[in-house]
Amino acid sequence: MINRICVKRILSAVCVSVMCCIMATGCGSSRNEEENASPANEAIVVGFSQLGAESDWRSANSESMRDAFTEEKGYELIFEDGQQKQSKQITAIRSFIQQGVDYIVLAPVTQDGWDSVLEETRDAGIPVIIVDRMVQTANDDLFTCWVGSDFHLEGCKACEWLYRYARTQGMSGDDLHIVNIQGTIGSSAQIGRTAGLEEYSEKYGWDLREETPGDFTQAKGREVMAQMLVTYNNINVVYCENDNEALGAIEAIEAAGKHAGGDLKNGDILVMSFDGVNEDAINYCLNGTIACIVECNPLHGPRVESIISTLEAGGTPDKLEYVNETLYSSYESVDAVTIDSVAYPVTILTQDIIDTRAY
Ligand code: GYE
Repeated sequence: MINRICVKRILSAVCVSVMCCIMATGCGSSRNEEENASPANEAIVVGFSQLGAESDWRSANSESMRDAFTEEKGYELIFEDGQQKQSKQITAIRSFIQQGVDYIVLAPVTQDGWDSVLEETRDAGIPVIIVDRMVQTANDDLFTCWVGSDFHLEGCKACEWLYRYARTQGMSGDDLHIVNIQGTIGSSAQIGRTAGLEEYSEKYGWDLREETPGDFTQAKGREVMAQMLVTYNNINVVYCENDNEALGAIEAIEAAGKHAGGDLKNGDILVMSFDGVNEDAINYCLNGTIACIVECNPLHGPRVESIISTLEAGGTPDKLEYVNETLYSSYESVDAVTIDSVAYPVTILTQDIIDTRAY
């Protein structure tokens, strides 16, 4: 398929030949010919550097972006998969600059190291919208705006839920022996969720045994959980930084002859997760195998599209746009968690809720 950039190039080549012809023949109809050569409704070209395809959250996010930026809606989407490598994402951004796209959307794999390439996009005059994870830049003017989740708040919600749930089980702080299967190290999703757990472990005197990366994948989640179950014999909570890791952790728990669930007094291992996107994970939450999932909403396509519409209309979108999210559990004993004086209700999961969710 010939894309808009090719069309642009062909058209400019046509214009050049038309101009040459006019100059050579001296004929006077240049205006009409140039007008005929320019397309009536040019598509808006969006270059999207997606960080990879590691999880169900990511697949839902990529699909949401593809659905939002369609030809019918007047867009051409150039989608590049960074395969978890920042260097690949930087190469993609440079190629977007060379192709002269109208907007660049970046879902950054990690937070740091974007300054120079963002200086290049700024010099090229191309607006950059950061989506999902954050970038840490020397200067916030290097990007236009960001939309995504408050990962630190997500971590705090999970931990406050754990604190309250453990109390209903008659467990105190030092009864909890926790391991953390972290996400991709250096990603803002990992940084925020890990920070939440570390702060609350300190605050409530939890025994945080180990934190190990699981790269947001099921295979790595299973592998590291199996290892930790061998190393420690008293783990009763596993904090998984996404659904896929939780599925892997459950496989390892079952393979070790233990039980994932909420009955802490009878030796269950309590599994906690983030996202609520993977179907198996949400069903595990419904039957109590996963005790609590803090929602992380992947449907950013329409949000980014609305930012671009605002920019197209000459408006200024909010610099930072946080998405509202809930917590899911089928254990009814905790109905809300309070963080910094704000109460967040827990959604007690039912089949109906699962059937009517947007993802
Ligand atoms: O939680 C995880 C994914 O950045 C919010 O990345 C995202 C995280 C999400 O791989 O499943």
